[in-house]
Amino acid sequence: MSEPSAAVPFLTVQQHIVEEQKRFPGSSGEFSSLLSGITMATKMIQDKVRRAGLSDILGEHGDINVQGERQQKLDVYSNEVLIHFLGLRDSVGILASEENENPMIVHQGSKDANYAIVFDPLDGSSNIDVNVSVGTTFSILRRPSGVELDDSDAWVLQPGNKQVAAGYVVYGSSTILVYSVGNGVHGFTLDPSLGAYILSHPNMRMPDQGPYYSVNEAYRDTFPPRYGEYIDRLRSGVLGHKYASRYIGSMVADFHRTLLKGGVFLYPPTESNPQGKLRLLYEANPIAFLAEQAGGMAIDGERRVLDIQPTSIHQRTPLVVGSRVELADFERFVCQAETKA
Ligand code: AHM
Ligand code: MG
Repeated sequence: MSEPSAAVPFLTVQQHIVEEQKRFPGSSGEFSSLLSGITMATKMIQDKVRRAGLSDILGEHGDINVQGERQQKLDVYSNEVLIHFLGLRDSVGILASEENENPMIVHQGSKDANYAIVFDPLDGSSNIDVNVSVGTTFSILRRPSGVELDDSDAWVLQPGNKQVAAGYVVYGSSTILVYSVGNGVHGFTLDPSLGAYILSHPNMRMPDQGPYYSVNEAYRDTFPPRYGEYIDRLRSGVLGHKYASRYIGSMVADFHRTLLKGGVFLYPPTESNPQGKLRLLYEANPIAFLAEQAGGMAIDGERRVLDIQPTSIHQRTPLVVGSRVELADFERFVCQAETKA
């Protein structure tokens, strides 16, 4: 009998997580089970996204979600699919979603239910109907010791530095899943013919400096003034070159570009969203975790995003995330100036 070839032509995300788990003594394979829930659900979501114009899935669902926003049909579908597949995993105790007011307790009474998964099922909803990239973000937290299963707030209201894994999927020109278990950041492109996420971007590192800043400049007059002055610095060339701008309006896609090319993405406080628009637990935290794992930084305008102690599930935060050079300049120019003022 011939030996199997030693040359492995590709690595699926499932094989990758199994390898990662070997580095954690006592790991029981819970992560690969969790991740398979995410890969299965996001494959179904991407399938719907790709056919959106052909089926009756575009447009509003008719309901208003907990954020006061009109739900799109694809928001609702994505949420249901994630709840279904993650809810099947024995290791999942709590699920919390942007689309649900309260966390959901799953596997009531199971001693194996040790993880909470917090997610935004479909980020960038305003882009759905116009064929522009949208995404899914997720954050995985361990049940704090001594906490009962039904004390869902205690599971979920943990600072981002307690995340054991985080990631996102971008439904863009291709579908890519990017995740980290705290050992670097790895990207897997969905091969549509195989129906499998294949490692395409191992050990992703954010460039120390990039060519772009990314912000909704239409709100600039309502940002705290130092944010506008910081944008002027980027445009002026004082950081070595004059920046160009890119803004998609889907945080996941804007961050994915920032991860690959470098630069800075900002969602500052505005008149209509004085605390910022993005949600801490399932938008800013997973992005901040990945940014730091890739050598970048994420702050809320004053402090490290991952050190914010959350007080409510859907709380918002300003977000400034990106390369070291741009973030160091932001800290010097905006944060320290605010402290002195
Ligand atoms: P959503 O979760 O309802 O889609 O809202 C979040 C999105 C982010 O993806 C994006 O960065 C931001 O809203 C864009 O907001 P704006 O249109 O104000 O620039
Ligand atoms: Mg969102």
